[in-house]
Amino acid sequence: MREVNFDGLVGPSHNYAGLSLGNIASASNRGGVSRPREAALQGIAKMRRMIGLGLVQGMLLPHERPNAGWLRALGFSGSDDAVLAAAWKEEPALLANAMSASAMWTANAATVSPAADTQDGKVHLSVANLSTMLHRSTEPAQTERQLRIAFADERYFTVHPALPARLGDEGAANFMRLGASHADKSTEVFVYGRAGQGPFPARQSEAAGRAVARRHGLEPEGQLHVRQADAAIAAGAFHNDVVAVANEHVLFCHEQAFADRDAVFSTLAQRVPGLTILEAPADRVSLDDAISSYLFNCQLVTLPDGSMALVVPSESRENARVWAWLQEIVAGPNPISSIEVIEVRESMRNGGGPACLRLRVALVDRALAAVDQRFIVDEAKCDVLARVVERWWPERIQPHDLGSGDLWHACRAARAHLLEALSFNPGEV
Ligand code: SUG
Repeated sequence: MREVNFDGLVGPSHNYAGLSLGNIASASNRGGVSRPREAALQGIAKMRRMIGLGLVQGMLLPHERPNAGWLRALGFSGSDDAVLAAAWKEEPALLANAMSASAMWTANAATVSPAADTQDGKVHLSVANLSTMLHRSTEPAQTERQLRIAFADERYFTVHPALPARLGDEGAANFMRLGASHADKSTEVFVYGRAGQGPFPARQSEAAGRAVARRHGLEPEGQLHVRQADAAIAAGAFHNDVVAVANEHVLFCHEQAFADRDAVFSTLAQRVPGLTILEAPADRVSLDDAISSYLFNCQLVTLPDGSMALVVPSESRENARVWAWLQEIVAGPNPISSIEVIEVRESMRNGGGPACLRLRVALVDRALAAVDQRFIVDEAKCDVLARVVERWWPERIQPHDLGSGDLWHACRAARAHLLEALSFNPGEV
C-alpha cells in the first residue's frame, strides 16, 4: 500500500482577496498583488520534489473560474461576461468569491478512508461541503465531478457527495490516520471545533466527522473524534493541519493543538502499535510561531527506504526557534530522518502550506492502476504542466484586475489549454 498525494494545481485566477475570516495570512495579504504563474510553478516544483523522493504523485485540476454559473444562481443574468460585469459593479465581493482559486488546497477537497479501514474493503471518499466560507462553498460540485472521474472504478472506490451545509466539513485538513503502517487497519482521527468560543468560526463540526465515519463504514474502535483547542482556533489555526500532522505511527503536533490532549494521547497509545508522539512544547514554539511558520503544515512522508521525511515550507526555516526545534527532531531517536524545505510562498500568503496543497489517498497497487491516469503525475507530465502554465497563466493579478474582461477570458483560456494538454474533453471536468 502506498500513499499518493493529489496536489491541487494552482489555478490562473489565484489572487489575494482576503476572503477567509480566521485565516491570518489571507487577511493580512488582502489587496496584495498575486503571481498566478509563479504560484503554479511553485506547486509543480513541489510535485517534482515529491516524485524525486520516490513517491507517487497525483493532481487535481483547477476549477472553472470565473464561476459565472454561481453568480447566475445569485440572480445576475445575461451572457457570462454580462453576469460578471454586473456582479463587479453591484457586488464586487461576490465577484471576488467567483474568482477564487481556493480549490488548489485539496486537503479540503474530501476525507478519504483507505481500504484497510473500511468494512467493505473499498476506499471511501467524502466530498467536503466547505460550507463555512462563501468562496469555498462553491467548490464541492466541481470537486465531486473530478473525484467521480479519477476514482470511477467501483470495484475499489466509493465517492460520497458533500454532507448538508449545516454540518460544516472541511475534509482531510481536520483528519489524521494513525496505525502501525499505511497498510494496517488504523485509527482515523476526526478533529472538530467548538462553535461560538472565539473570534473566528470553527469550520469543522463533530457531526460531520461522525457522519463521514458512518458512511465510510469505520469500526467504532477505528475512529476517534477529538476537539481542537479553542486557543488554537483563536490563534489562527483554522484547520487542525496547521497544528498537527500524522503519518503511520507518528503524530507530530503542537502542545496546544487538542482540547483534551492527555485523553487523546492515551487513547492513541492503547490503539496504535509503536505510537510515537513528537510534540512541540509551547515554551519552545508558541502557537503564533507555529501558525506563522506553518511547521506543522508539512507533509510527513514515508520514503521508499522506510525512513520518514518532513516536507516543510521555507517559512519554517526563517523562524529561528522553529528551525532549532526541527533540527532536534531530526537528530533525535525517532523515525524522522530528514527535512525537505520547499518554496510555496504564493500559496502560503493565502494560508496554504505544503499539506494544504495535497489530498492523501493510500492505495494498493491494483487500486492505483484503476485511478484515471490523467490524474497521476510523473516528470514528463510536470514538464507538460509547466509549459502550459508558462504560456497561459497570468503573470500577476492586482485587486482591480478581478473586474477585467481580459482577465476573465485569460483564466478561461488557460484552463481550456490545460484540459487539452491533459486529454480531458471540454466540459468533462
Ligand atoms: O480555506 N485560504 C484557504 C486556505 C486553506 C488551507 N488549507 C488547509 N489548512 N488544509 C482557506 O482559508 C484564502 C482565499 C482568499 O482570501 O482569497 C483561502 O481560501
